[in-house]
Formats: sequence, structure tokens, C-alpha cells
Amino acid sequence: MKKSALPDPFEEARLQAGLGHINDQDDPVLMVLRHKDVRKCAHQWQRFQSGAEPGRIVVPSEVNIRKTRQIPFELDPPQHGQYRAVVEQWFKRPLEPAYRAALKVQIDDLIDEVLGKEKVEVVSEFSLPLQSRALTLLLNIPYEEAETWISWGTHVFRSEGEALDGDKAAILYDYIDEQIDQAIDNPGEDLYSVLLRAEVEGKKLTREEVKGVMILTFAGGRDTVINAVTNSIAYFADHPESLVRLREEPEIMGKAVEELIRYFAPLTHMGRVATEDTEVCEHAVQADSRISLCWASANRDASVFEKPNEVVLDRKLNPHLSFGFGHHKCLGATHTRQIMKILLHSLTEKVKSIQIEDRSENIEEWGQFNRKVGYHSIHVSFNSNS
Ligand code: EMZ
Repeated sequence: MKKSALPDPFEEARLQAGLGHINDQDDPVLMVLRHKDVRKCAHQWQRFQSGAEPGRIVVPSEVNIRKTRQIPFELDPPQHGQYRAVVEQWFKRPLEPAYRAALKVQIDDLIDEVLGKEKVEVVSEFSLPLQSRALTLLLNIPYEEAETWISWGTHVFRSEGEALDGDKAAILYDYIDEQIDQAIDNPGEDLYSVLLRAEVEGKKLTREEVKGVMILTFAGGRDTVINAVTNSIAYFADHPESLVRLREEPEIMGKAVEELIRYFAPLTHMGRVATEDTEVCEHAVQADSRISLCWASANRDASVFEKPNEVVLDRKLNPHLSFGFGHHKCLGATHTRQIMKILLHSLTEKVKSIQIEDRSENIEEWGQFNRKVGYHSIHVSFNSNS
């Protein structure tokens, strides 16, 4: 197995029971592992809700570090749809030609920058700046603001060796509060101002609700995008032939993006809270207990994907669940797909090969499962095409 591979730790449990067990801060989680069951539970929002206590559907639970409800992610229908409608169009802007052109300039510049260096640490010097600079486009605010976010490191709620970090979270909350104040004093065309003007059922969003959307925008697309970008670099370093293939067959770029996102599954799983006594895979689930929908496991389900553990760049049918499933499908998916598409294009245009010097893997521990999700750090050199 190549070193850039992400092994599937769930296979045996998925085949045997279809379930896994985690004790997360004394609030256990029953992991749902099969593609079919994950989709079914995602659909049953009345039985498995998202609108529980803020932070509780995230695994590891964030109930101890935040009170603000993330919107629309921690709401159920019908409120979910009403709030989602406020931001849906905004999050589709990455499809606009001008947005894509601006993103291409950012990514090209970054690649030129790393090509000029002898050695690069991908997570901190490539993926994090890429994610943060791209976020200025999504928020429609000045490019320079990215420097502040880069200084926060890869995860806003976690720090090295610590699953949850309340002090770090406070930096984000204070920052968002300040930004909201500025947008109130000086409204513009940025996401804060758009949210402050928005209405649901004829009523303006409260400050807490605006904050809830902004926290989600910052937190949800951070380590996930960073993992997707870092894993892509590691993958192309180990598979120079794939870079050559994409250069020669640019028409498969869209499929390749979906396949890498399936294979990487940057977010392992997402929780739900049972509203009644029920069962999953013939296993009893008590009211008010937690389950998780394991996207990473579903993506390797051999009853759905042929050769699930291989990256098949032009995979035809690819109903992967990396962006979730059902009405909660990831709001940032359009933005992420554009980042990945442009990244692959720019790499094929500018980079001949990538050499890895050393890497430190990021292994998540979920009960009996250890899952590699990406890297803490990875030192490489980029070699130019020209
Ligand atoms: C939450 C979550 C959203 C959570 C789609 O995922 O992402 C996590 O990284 C955050 O910690 O708060 O935003």
C-alpha cells in the first residue's frame, strides 16, 4: 500500500454488525457504517434529529465549548429549510465565472510561491493559506483578512493533542462578534451584512443567529478542506502517473474530484440524537442517545462501490456521502468542489512531480477504530513543469 493511502478501518464491523461504538465524553455514540443505513437514518430527521442541544451532534461533542447553535446545520425542518434558503444562493456563487477566475488566480499564485521554495510544509504553508484565502471569496471580504485566520492554525476548536479547546474557540467567537459590529456600523456586500439584512418569516435574524451561520462557515469548512487539499498533494506525490493522466484527459477532472473526495472523506462522520426509542441494524437505540452517520465507512461499502479502496479517477457511478446526505447536504460543497477542480487543473499545468521528505499522519481514534484522516505535517518539494 502506498503511503498516501487512507486505509478503511471499518470494513469488518460494517460487514458483521453494521455498527461501531464510541464512548465520547460519557455520551456514547452508535456509529452507523453501511451506505444504505447511513442514507436511511439521514432521511429520518424526525427520529434522528439535528436540532438537539448545540454541539451535541458533533463528534467529539462540543457541548462544553459552545452554546451558540450553528445554522442551518443544527436545525430540523421546517426551520432548517427557512434558514437554509437565506444562504443557499450565496453559497452557490462559486459557480460564477468571476468567482472561479479569482480563485484560479489565488491558487496559481500559491503554486508559484511553493515552486519557488526548496522545501514546503504542506499543511501550514499550502493547504491552510489556500483554504483561508479562498474563504475571503466566499465571505466576499478583503483578501488580507486571510492572514488573521491563518494565524489560528488548522482547526478552530482543537489544538495539537487536545480534542477540544475552549480558549481557542473563544478567539473565533470574539472575532466574529467584532466583525458583526463592524458590519452593523458599516454595511456592505459581505456575508455578515447579507445575514444582517436577511429575514425569516418577516423577521430579521437575531445577532445570535448571524453568529451561528458564521461559526459554521468558519468551522465546518476548515480542517475538512485542509485535509482534502493535503491528501491530494500526498496522493499526487505517490501517483505521478495520475497527474500525467489528468493533464492528458482534462475531461475526467470532474469525476476525479468526486473520486478523491469519496476516497478521502475529510469528515469521518456526523451525529444525530434519537427522539424516541428505536433501533438501527436490529440494535436498540434509546431516546435521547446519539448515533453517527459514518460517511467515511459508507464511502467504502463494497455493495455500492466496486474496488472501494482504490482511487479510480474516472469512476462512473459515485454516490459518495462525503458531503452528507439529504436536506443537510453540505452548504460549502460548491465552494469545495471548485477549490478541488481548480487545484487539480493548476497542478497539471504547473507541477511535474512532488517529492515527499517526511510526513506525520493524523490518526483519529474512534472507539475500536483508528482512522487516518490526513496529516499533521508533510514536507515536500514541488518540481516545476517548465
Ligand atoms: C461543525 C462541523 C460542521 C463543528 C459539517 O461540519 O465541523 C466541525 O469541524 C466543527 O468543529 O462545530 O461546524
